[in-house]
Amino acid sequence: MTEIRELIRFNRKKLSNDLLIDLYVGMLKPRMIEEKMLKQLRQGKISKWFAGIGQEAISTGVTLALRQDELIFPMHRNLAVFVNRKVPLHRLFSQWQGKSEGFTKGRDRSFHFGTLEYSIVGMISHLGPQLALACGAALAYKLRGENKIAVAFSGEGGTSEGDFHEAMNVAAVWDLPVIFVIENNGYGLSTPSADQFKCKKLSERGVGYGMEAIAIDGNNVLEVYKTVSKYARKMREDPKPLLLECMTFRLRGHEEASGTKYVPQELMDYWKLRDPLDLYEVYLQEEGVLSDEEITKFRSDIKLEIEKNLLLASDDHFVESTIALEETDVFASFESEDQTTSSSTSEMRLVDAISDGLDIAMQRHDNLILMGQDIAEYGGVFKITQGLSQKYGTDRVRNTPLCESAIVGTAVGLSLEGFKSMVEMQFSDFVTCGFNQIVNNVAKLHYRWSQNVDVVIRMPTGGGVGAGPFHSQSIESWFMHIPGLKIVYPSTPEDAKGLLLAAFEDPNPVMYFEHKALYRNLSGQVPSGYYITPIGKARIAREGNAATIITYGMGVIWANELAEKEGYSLEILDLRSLAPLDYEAIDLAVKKTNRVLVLHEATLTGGIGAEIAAYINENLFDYLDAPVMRAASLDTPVPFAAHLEQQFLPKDRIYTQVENLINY
Ligand SMILES: Cc1ncc(C[n+]2csc(CCOP(=O)(O)OP(=O)(O)O)c2C)c(N)n1
Repeated sequence: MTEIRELIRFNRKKLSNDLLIDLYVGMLKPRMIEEKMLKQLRQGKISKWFAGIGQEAISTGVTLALRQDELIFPMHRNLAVFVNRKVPLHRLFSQWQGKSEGFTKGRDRSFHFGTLEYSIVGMISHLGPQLALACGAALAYKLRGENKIAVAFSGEGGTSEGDFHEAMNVAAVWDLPVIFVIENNGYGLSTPSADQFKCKKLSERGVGYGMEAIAIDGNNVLEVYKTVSKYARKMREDPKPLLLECMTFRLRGHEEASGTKYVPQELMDYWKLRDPLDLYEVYLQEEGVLSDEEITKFRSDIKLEIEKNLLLASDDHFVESTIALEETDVFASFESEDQTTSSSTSEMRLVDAISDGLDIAMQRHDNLILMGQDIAEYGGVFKITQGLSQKYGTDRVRNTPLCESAIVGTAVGLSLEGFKSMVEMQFSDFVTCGFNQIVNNVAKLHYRWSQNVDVVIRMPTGGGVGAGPFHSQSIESWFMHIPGLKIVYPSTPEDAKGLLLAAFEDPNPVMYFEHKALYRNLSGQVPSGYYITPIGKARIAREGNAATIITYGMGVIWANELAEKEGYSLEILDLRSLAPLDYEAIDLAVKKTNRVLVLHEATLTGGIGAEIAAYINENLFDYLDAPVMRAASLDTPVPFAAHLEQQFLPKDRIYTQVENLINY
């Protein structure tokens, strides 16, 4: 047995026999489930399997060291997290077979789901983005003074993603109680660690982030359990993150079909000897904690439990759905109340209307957190949040490090814990750095496992201010292509405030575009106090009979100017919301004037104009007296020099286009 002692150094210290057994069963059960799943895979009953065999000590040790209500963010090899949180096995089996008792109504696979009932939030395929969600959950714990921690898992391959660095940094800067567990299993798919990172140990990176970091033997369940217990106790009292690298090995292929040919045999042989379950079993026998009979009994009980639950899953039916249900489930249901506006109004610039809306939302929702670069004392680069941090404190109005992805992820984590949040992008152009989180996490969460994302993303947008290709873009159509996002784009101060307040009422994610060239150049009467402008409802900005301009944002200003100057009887439909689109209003507009120009500041190709033109063509062709026309910016990046930008924008071209449309 000396050989075994050399391989893994178990030391129970004062741990009770019951706990030692729990840790044993905590590893044995997922191991036996996986062995069964490998058979099911061969029988074609499940589609894919990412084995965690040989890594169970990490998930088991971590999960049993936490409290049941502390959120865990597992990855694809962490079945033991689910098993030790006592997620019913038949529901897991149904999930893997895409059946109705699973967690995703057949909409997502394997471990790609969360269940707040068991305080688990599963991964998305992109791996890294999940880490920042743990920051959000931990921030929620900290803001509520809850003495809890969150745990997020990553493979060593995932640590090369930018999202890993962003999440570490946010957790360190904000002193968030998160344990980042790296399961260093030697290979990311076929890529060995030597091709993945240059440092000797990933835990060395902790110094750079300014956080405590250690590396432990991930095959030693007692070491994992004791380490996590010790740090969790400390972190609950004194919130700070920990980077915990657990050294382990992947004993099977990345997923079953891909094999392990690229792994040197001696390495595989060595780690097979270090099997965390086999060696622990021997240790418990040596310690007199576990007898042969008990082992046999545990195994036969678990076998029975698996068989019983498999039967339940096989009796379960495949998900029945309809197109309508699938479409409805993209969003959490929400009826916005059409509130009467206050009778008193005052003249406000666009910028002031947005600030006023934020202030009112902060009073109305004491669970609303504002986050963004320089938004606290400095008031944001456009001064929209000026004064709010003094009024509501820096816990609720938070300056963030420069990391859009992690902050959007943090917002999702806050939402999981019942907070509302707003993320201010300094310029809409920078939303590209948070794109992955928005389109893959934010937009898809509700459809995947019925969890709403209560986040508003505000973006100063648009050109005309000589700011060049990276501070001027109109990017709203990118998001229109992503089911699961609501998009609003006001063109008046009144709507700016009303749509913002509506966005905060709505439990779904709302992308809020605000044209920065209008901030201080556009004023109008704004009702005082709280009111909402319902999302998804267009407005007629000007009545006319000769033709309709369907537009939004700056387009409304240009169209009005044109109508004033040229004296045409133009109807102007201000969409206000781009998702959902107000098709009813579009129908009415087309039927009224029979001639339509769709106008937007964004570039032409693949734009919103194309979408609306296609809709009209398909549904309202008989009402048209002229082809639907589009006016948009040139298909080039936004140029810097004023005369080039003027040429880029559609503003000057619409005069001829409208003339052609009316005379067609
Ligand atoms: C952003 C992204 N790029 C590539 C992949 C494909 N992929 C899935 S898992 C994986 C390897 C992950 O390695 P690691 O993080 O070490 O975890 P392990 O699978 O070893 O547990 C790769 C490349 C992906 N899922 N997401």
